[in-house]
Amino acid sequence: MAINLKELSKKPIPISPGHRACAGCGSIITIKLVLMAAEDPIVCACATGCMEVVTTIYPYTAWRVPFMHNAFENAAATMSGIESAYRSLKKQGRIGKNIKFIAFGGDGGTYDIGLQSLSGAMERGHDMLYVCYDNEAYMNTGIQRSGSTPMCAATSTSPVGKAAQGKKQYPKDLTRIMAAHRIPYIAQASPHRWLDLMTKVQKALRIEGPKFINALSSCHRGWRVPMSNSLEVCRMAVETCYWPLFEIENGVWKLNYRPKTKVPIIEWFKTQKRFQHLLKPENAPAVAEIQADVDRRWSELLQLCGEKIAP
Ligand SMILES: Cc1ncc(C[n+]2csc(CCOP(=O)(O)OP(=O)(O)O)c2C)c(N)n1
Ligand code: SF4
Repeated sequence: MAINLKELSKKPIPISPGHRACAGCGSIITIKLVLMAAEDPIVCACATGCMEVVTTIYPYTAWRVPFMHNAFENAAATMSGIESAYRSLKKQGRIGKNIKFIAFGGDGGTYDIGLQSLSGAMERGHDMLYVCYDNEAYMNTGIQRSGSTPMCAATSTSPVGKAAQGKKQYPKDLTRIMAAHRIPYIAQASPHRWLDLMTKVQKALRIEGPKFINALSSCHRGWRVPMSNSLEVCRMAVETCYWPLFEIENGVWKLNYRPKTKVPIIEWFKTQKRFQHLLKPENAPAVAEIQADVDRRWSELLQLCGEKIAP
């Protein structure tokens, strides 16, 4: 069924009001959109992180779907077990209905500490969707750098000072790591393009086997942006081609959005205080280096998607 706003407005919101996420949290918007897109009954798991902490403060829960919390590192392993039990019960005739399985993790729980359990679940072929809400740091425990934190971003463990100008390394390309698993469906998305994100979730849930969606999800605390800018800052990440929107279906790469004019990366930096130091003239070489990296990766992606390379 095509996604339509009128129909969506009649659907109950699967994360109840009263959850404790900050106003303007990009991650909770991502999670809501993912859950709203599901057509069949779903069972969810979420790794320890902001989204688990804010939604499940004992004895309350904001989840209106069956939900399992697990340790920081094993949302995918937990979901593998749940999905295996379901398959067995279905085979025995003890469950008749179709149920879909979604595991969530932050970037810390996905790019870093949960990477092994995610890789294992995908490699074993579990019929589940894993969604990384990527807010580019370990937000829940005080904004520490993660494998997804952008180069030069200031975090509590990659501060700006005499010794360094923020994080020294480029982020891992987790979406490409997942592509190397040759699973049936992989996508990159952003909550500001809600229809694109929801369509990807619907598509993924209709495909049998392991699926992965990486959704950029702003955090106004960690990115140091006004709460009201949480979606605008995601839009800018896409317009600068820092976070391209694409999908890989059975090995075929497809670009989902091509900005009319590629905005220079400095414009994305200007929107966030975590990059404020990059606006100083002495840091212009670092900005140029990051821009060159964005350009190179964008050209590579265009090639993989069979798109024209010319700007
Ligand atoms: C093995 C282990 N190490 C450290 C922690 C402490 N811890 C809990 S949540 C968290 C950060 C989560 O970061 P991320 O997955 O990016 O989610 P976010 O908080 O940004 O939503 C850490 C370090 C833990 N629970 N378990
Ligand atoms: S700290 Fe960041 S990720 Fe956590 S609830 Fe607030 S905005 Fe969301």
